[in-house]
Amino acid sequence: VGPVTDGVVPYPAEAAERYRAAGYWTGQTFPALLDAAVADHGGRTAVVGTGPSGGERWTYAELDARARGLAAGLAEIGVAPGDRVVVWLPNVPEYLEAVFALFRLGALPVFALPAHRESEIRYFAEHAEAVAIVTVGRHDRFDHAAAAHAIAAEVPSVRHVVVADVPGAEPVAGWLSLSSLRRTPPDTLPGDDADPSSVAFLQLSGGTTGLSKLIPRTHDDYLYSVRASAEICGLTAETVYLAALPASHNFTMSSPGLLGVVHAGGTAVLAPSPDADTCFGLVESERVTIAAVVPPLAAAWVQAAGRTQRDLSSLQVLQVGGAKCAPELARRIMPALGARLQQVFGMAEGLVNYTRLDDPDDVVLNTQGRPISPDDELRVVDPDDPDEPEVAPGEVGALLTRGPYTIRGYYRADEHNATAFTADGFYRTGDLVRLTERGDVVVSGRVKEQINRGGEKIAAEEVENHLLAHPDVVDAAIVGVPDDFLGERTHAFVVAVPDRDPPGSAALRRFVRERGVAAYKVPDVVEVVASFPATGVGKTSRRALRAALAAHLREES
Ligand code: J2J
Repeated sequence: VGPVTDGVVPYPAEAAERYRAAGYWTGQTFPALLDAAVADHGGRTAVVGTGPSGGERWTYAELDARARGLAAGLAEIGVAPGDRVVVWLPNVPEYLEAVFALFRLGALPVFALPAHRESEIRYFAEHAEAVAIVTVGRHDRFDHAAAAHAIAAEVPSVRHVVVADVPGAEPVAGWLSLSSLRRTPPDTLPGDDADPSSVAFLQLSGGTTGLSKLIPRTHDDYLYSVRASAEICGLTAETVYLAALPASHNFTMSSPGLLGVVHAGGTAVLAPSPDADTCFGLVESERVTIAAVVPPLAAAWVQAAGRTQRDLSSLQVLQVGGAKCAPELARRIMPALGARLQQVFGMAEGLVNYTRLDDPDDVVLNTQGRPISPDDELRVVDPDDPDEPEVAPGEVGALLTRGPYTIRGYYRADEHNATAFTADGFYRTGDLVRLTERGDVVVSGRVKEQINRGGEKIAAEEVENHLLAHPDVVDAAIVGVPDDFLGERTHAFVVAVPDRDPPGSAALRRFVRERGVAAYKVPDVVEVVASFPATGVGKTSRRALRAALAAHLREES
């Protein structure tokens, strides 16, 4: 085992050279990122966690000692450089311990969301041939450890389930607990001399066709985006960042997120829940300076701010991203929360845009900002023309991008890569955008077959496949419906087997849930119809069908 190269599309040598020469790729690795934080800020608080038993607070030196100790224990049970390990953890300090332990080992975290369930975790484990799953016990009324053990029994590569014994989770006989793996670390660990151009971890895509794709990110490319983001967002050692969204989300991790905080030597506060009560309490008690949320959460926080007794005066910046922040919501954020709004339009594949903290209000309220890097290349093209000519300046088109931290291909996905990327290496984001005269991006829609449910991405095809597994279902199509709170919710149309009692909507929703999928993917509404409109044949007909059904819904409402 060694660096993961199989199934990875490397940056062309010429581009890599250019990105190094420009000073973007510095050769820094994840272990080196933590080394620097320990050297410069060892005694400062790195991470604050909360749980039923109270607060947990680790300095950078403590975080590093734990990560090294765990790395040694993981090595002892056979986790080796290049191995993949699914990290399926909620927002607990052990999240950072586990992730940095894997980096110290040269093993690759595969970042699952706590909301994921058996079907997603099994697929990640299989596709990445993971050797272990790191998770918790009972959390959010779901026994993660039991599910992980069931997956380990089915997926041959998975040899271990490591359970973080966080407060509230009761150890069960047979668990390999994370704390039992903490060892006295050796002076050096295999990840300490990792190749900075190698893949450091696998992030998840929102997915468009079937299941989420895995995204291979290198030390060089990702840490460039992290350092540059930290600078754009003004992070310092005084920063107190509130992780309200799941730690594994690319936004929370890197824009500038938890890793930006480590780079700056600030403090990361891990919120156990994103609700306003919990988060406002943490803002007050920890003097939080910056937080990152999706638009529906921003709306909920704005509402709650009107009646809170909490002191929110420390909050300087509220980052909103993951889905479009409506200008009406944007306008209410600054007055309600007393914090500067920063819009963030990013993607786990790479490209991240920010409104800058000193941008005029008009730009902050009405655009999704501009790219991190002068070498982010953005092309706005006609999505209906196979030659993809650029549209006239200021016109709406499909966004293609290439740059120093945008991947050139998904992991082990040759067939999908052939359509997801252009021949010259641009990623087809699937987003419809226009560029303002200043070069700010305004997101106006999408061409991809994905629903954005309040920042949570749902591939229509994945959910359709779950519905199609029902014995009484012959066809299924999922569409997004405008929703005041979520931006979009999901509406499933189902054609049932004829001459039988059709399954009810509640039964079909339960059926999807019981197949073990994240709750946000369970259709909000299921409607059984006699037949689908005819829209032609072939793959494009799915797109046409979903469009026709969405249009039908709009007419009805
Ligand atoms: C409209 N659509 C947006 C925005 C993302 C920072 C912030 C977000 C993500 C993320 C991220 C949007 N307005 N402000 O990784 O580092 C939609 C687009 C985009 C897709 C990517 C980060 N911000 N989107 O959301 O990989 O459709 O990353 O292509 O989850 O979310 O989703 P994801």
